[in-house]
Amino acid sequence: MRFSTRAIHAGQDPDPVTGSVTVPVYLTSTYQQPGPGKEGKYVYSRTANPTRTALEECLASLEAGRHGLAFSSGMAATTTILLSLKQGDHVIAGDDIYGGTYRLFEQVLRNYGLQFTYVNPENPDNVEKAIRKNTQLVWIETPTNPLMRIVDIRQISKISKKAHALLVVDNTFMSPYLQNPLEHGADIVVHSTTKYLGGHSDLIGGATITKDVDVQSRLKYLQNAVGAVPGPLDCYLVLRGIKTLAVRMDRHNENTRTVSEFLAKQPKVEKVNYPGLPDHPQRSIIKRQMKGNGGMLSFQLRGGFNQCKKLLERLSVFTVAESLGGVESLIEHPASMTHASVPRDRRLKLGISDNLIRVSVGIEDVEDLVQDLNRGFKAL
Ligand code: P1T
Repeated sequence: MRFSTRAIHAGQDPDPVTGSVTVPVYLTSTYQQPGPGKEGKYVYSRTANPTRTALEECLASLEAGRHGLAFSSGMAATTTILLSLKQGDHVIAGDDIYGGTYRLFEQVLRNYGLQFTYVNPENPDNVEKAIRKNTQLVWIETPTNPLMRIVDIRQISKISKKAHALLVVDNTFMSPYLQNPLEHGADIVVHSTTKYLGGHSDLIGGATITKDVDVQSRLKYLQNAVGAVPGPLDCYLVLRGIKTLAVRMDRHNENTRTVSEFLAKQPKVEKVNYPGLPDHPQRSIIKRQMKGNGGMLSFQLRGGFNQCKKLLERLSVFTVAESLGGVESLIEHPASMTHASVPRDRRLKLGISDNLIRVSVGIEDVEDLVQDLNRGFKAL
């Protein structure tokens, strides 16, 4: 079955008891057992819940994996993966990953004896050079948040495999509709389902997907041990969002192209970061691993923070907010919002400058989006 069909049906057969066409929300914490010492299919909802199972099966199918796990947030999924390491293990991570992921690695997990090296993975040699004997994990996002850099999943996977390290790809920005990292050699895909998968900015959730049964068993064990699980209602909402993922992503793709073209023409815009730029230097990688350019872009505005503030405060269709991937257009200033937890020196070195603005282009009428931006730019 093809993507859109799987999005609607994978893991979501009509309920065998009632015939309910949509997956029921199983609001239960525990399940009756056949007898002491005899376990039924479900025992306790921290371990498993039928609404969550439906979501996990659907996610596995959409990412071309075999096993999915749904989590209470993207960060809970990330934390659980990292908990599979032990003291002294080494992780190589992309240098402009989501600020919250960087904070978790640096401010929390370093205290537990994990080692982290950050490199620009746009050049795979940087990853190869950073490999150590104790490297267990390579962690990348592509496109990166917020600079929209493209990382060659296949090349990084070859390097990771040679080093016997697992490659984790955070696929939040693309969604499974536009990119399937497992097909390019990744070992684990992680998502913040808060974003495109949920799609309506009404929940917080996360997911991991893998083809490897041993990786799945380890993550499942850890998830149950630490309790990083979503409630059934949130699982239902993600499932409902996923049903329209394909049509939403098509519209995100179209709208974002139009917005990027508008921004590229503005004299006050220094640079646009968007995978769909006609002269993008990594076009061949984009063509190989992505099925569209997605709904995210960032740009640098001439004049620094005050100009950014002025523009953002003048907009009325775009909402100034963190997060991304919902039906509504969001705009934000990474230096003071999503990436404020990255120390200033490091931020500037990476290119997350004070005049960088990130946009999550929604699926409103694109004419209204362009008009809103136009009004904002005129006021600068
Ligand atoms: O917020 P949560 O569901 O825990 O997901 C964390 C996360 C993980 N990975 C990526 C690539 C992300 O962008 C995020 C969350 N990001 C934002 C809130 C943001 O505005 O960028």
